[in-house]
Amino acid sequence: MKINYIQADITTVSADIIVNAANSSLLGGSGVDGAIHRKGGSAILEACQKIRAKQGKCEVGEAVVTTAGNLPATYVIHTVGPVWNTGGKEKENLLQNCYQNAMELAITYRSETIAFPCISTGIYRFPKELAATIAIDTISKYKDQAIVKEVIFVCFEKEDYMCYERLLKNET
Ligand code: AR6
Repeated sequence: MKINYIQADITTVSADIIVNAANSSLLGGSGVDGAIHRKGGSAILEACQKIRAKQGKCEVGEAVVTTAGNLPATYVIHTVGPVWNTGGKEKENLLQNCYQNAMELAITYRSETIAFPCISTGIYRFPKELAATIAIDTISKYKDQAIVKEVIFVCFEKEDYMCYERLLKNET
């Protein structure tokens, strides 16, 4: 499994799965969530509403799958990152759960490529370097499985891209 990082808008990425940094309502918001719903169209919101009707809210750290609507990806995995606030180990574990649950779903859906945004590092204010370290450490645990062939960290901001570059340059 390759681990790559790019600076891009995740709605333009044609991976089998793109991951959304959603909130527990699953009904959309701003940031990457807003962009995915806006460009993906109403099919994504309709699928989220069905999930809501069936299971209620999506808890922090959990993940669900929908169609990607009009986006070039096949599926969107919506996961809910933790709000940093005062931080702490519990928040770190919840962010780890986001990456882990998304990867487990990618394997279940037999997806070869999955693209992640920098979950929780925008509106939810998780420190960028710590979030990237958790993301890389969690994803690295999957390097010996045979289904997912490529994980792409999609950095919207230059600062995030440089962070991944720093952390990954000795690994890839
Ligand atoms: N493509 C890739 N990354 C993006 C894009 C994009 N089009 N747009 C923003 N980012 P955020 P959070 C980056 O705030 O912190 C929403 O309202 C952004 O630069 O989108 O997990 C939800 O509904 C940052 O690095 O998500 C929730 O209420 C990263 O995506 C809440 O925000 C995450 O920033 C979730 O907050």
